[in-house]
Amino acid sequence: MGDAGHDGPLVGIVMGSESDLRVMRAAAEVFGELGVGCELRVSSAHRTPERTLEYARSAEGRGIRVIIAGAGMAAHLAGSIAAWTILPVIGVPLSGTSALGGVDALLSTVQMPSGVPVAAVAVDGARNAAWLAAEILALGDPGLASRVRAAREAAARAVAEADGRLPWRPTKARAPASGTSGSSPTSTPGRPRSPSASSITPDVPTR
Ligand code: AIR
Repeated sequence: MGDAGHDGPLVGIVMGSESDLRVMRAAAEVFGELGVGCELRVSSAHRTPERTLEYARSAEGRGIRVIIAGAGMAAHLAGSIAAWTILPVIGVPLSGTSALGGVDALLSTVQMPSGVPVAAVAVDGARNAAWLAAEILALGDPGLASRVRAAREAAARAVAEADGRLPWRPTKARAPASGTSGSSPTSTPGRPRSPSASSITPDVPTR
């Protein structure tokens, strides 16, 4: 539970079609990891405009603090919701089956007029939408703030561990074979050469 005295979901995850669930469920998974209550809903800005309006207008009164809206193609869901509420709205442009690969949804989501913002994340960026929502909620929830910080630290450790697991390490450049000038036609004088494939050897046994 985040807000004191509020047991209901703090985040509304809305999507334009059930077909969007494949991507949008990742947002709910992040909230599960962080212990943040959320609800998942389907509502279309175009097919069910009144349902969308009703959702947006009632969200704040039901205790929702941030809305994540994901849609593909002519994706007006996030913008339509933002028009009816001053809750922060995070838009997730979806690639779905669009012939334009999500660029259509990206532009529809991100190009909001001044005064009615939508915080758009990357195409199919449902997880980042959830992290951003968690960071907004963490402003008023120190427990959640520590969980978000701990997750960042764990992600940083995972990068360091992945780096340590790599079995390849660069070795010194080999001396040029006799009879050659000593510099390759593509090398730039004064710049260290990056290791070529032939100068990299596995480092498995010592790790
Ligand atoms: N959509 C639904 N109503 C308005 C829009 N823009 C989007 C959905 C989905 C795409 O259209 O968000 O990404 C295709 O929907 P469907 O239901 O045909 O799979």
